[in-house]
Amino acid sequence: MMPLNKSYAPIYKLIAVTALLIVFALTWIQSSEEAPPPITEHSFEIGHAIWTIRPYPAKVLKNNTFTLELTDSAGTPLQGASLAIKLDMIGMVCGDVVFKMKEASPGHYTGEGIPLMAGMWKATLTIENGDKTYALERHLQAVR
Ligand SMILES: [Cu+2]
Repeated sequence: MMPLNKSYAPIYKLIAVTALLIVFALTWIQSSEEAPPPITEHSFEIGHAIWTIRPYPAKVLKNNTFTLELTDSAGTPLQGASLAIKLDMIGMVCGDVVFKMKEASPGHYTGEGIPLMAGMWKATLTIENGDKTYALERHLQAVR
């Protein structure tokens, strides 16, 4: 039994290495296909949002500018809302990043976010308008 196993060992190793390479290649293809765009558009209960991240992909441990252009259902800038963004890394517990946005001009909100690690992050935006709160989500890629 032992000599037979030993003689086949190189083939098993080759199969194992090939399988690993295929898994890596598929993961790489999938992650590059899924890379979310720098600008995303969202409709929500009371309006529309255009969400931009610059630079993109976002830079790890650097300030990245998040911009939200909010309009109501009539297309008028949605003013005076209170916005915050939470970043959390997908599939990891390396820590959430929460920051507030400022209204730079009517309906135009900006804030600075710092991803902690390279990879895919989920960003959750909360919009407080009057006594109602809305949440929007997007993914973003962060690189070194
Ligand atoms: Cu992480």
